[in-house]
Amino acid sequence: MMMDFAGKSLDLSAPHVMGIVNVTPDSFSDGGRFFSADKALEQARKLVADGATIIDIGGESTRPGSEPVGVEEEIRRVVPAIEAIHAELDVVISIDTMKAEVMRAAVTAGASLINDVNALRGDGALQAAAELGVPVCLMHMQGSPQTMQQQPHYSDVVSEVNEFLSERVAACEAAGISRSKIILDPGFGFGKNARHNLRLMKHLSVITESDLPVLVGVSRKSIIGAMLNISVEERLAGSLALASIAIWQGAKIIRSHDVRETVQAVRLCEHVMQVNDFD
Ligand code: PT1
Repeated sequence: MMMDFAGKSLDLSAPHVMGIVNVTPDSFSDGGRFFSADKALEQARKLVADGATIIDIGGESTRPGSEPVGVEEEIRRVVPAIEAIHAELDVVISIDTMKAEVMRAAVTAGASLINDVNALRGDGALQAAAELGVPVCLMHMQGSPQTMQQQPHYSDVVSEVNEFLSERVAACEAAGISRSKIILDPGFGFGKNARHNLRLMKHLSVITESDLPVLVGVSRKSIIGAMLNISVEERLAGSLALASIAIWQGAKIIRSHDVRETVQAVRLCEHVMQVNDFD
């Protein structure tokens, strides 16, 4: 199952690892070390050498309680980084944004995937994505990054996330975005308590059973910290365990800070899933 990213094609019948490059001063686990375009390029080089086939660039943190960033500031952060990476590396560049204007500036600079944690519900976002013609990742979030962890509530988190994503796919199709350009993401940590996240992970196959590719982002998140009582720097093993459970249930893209290790975990999962039972 190939997906076309502005001329670059990825085979999403096999799993991929998306490496994270944050160009924010307040990113929760990198501490904003990759703020300049140079630093972003340096980080992207490493992630690609480690096996990332997609680089996700974000200029506005969406972690719980983070503050919003103005559109000009967000463009000022991401565009130079995208241009630098696009000029040097043969990799799909993803823009992690909720804003239509940032989507336009980023795709013009060389991004070919729109990763919107708000699932294109923002002003003009659906239309911008349709006009830009690149694939989109639609993520489920209850509330906004500022408030989402205050009182998350579901009667059935798995079916509610699944229904939300189906509704956003329908909105995309109505706006002229074809299903062949849509990736789904249940949004781990976005308006979900520990039990919500665990239930979603246990039943991820409900989401992967829609025929669209599923992206999962659990890298270093507080779901791991809450279960194991460990700080952000200690969460690699937990991240790999959750990534493996996701791949086993059919997830096709793992968003990660630790690409080298995540590629190893994903490859092992593939070997187990593909072994011939009879020779
Ligand atoms: C994600 C994701 C993302 N996560 C996609 N994009 C973040 N498609 C940014 C915590 O609980 O999962 N999918 N872009 C980072 N957001 C968070 C959320 C970081 C929760 C940390 C937590 O610690």
